[in-house]
Amino acid sequence: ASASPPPMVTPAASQPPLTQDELKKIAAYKAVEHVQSGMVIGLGTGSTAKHAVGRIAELMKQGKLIGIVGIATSTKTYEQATSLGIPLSDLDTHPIVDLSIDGADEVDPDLNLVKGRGGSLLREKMVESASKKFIVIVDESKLVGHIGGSGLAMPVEVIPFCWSHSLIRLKALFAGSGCVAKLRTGDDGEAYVSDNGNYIIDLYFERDIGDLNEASDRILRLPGIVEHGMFIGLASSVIVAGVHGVTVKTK
Ligand code: ABF
Repeated sequence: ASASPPPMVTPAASQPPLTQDELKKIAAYKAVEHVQSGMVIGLGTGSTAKHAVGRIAELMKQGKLIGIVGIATSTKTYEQATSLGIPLSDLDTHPIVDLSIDGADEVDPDLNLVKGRGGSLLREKMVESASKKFIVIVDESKLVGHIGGSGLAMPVEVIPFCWSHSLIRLKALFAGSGCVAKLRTGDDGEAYVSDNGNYIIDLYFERDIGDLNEASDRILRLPGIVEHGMFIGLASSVIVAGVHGVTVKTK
């Protein structure tokens, strides 16, 4: 009797699983497919958005995208885009942004987001809320049932003046939710300072935040608060890269 053939090994099975960074890159490249010549583009911040900025610059160099103007959401992105030759502008000159592409820390089933663990929430929210379309790019680890319920930070940007008073007032707003509030510090133990010269207070919820719009209103009503990291109803779509492929979630 002839020997049975060796078992089939599919190429996929023989390849190592994609890393989280490779998944971020896949999501970013997919989003850049929506960029067209002549657009004003909001350039996000973070390790996922960095891939999108790089890809836009690459397509510009290849002559596949022309007349692009970028609006950077942080000094870090400003530096990256400048070093790659992407012309930059701002909201004063271009108050309407055609498309923004940015990462997120958490995405809920209604496409509400937590952003700002990278510290750039204020400029991100300014640019993305001025955008006709805002595409969020994430790997699947960012998907949550309820934002703020992951035990990770929901950042709030505050002015440095009497920041500990703001911290106490923020904490008091969510006294019933087992909220812990902490001033964000750098490796040197000093207060982290945002691109705008402000501090960040990270809120940690034992349970989820509850009604997001109500929480947003309560936070923003406090004097001394500049902005928070909940992006409610701002995302047009979310591109999620996972080990089983890419999915696009739209409202
Ligand atoms: C920005 O970068 C932020 O709003 C968010 O905090 C962070 C996401 O980081 P990464 O893409 O590195 O996971 O989009």
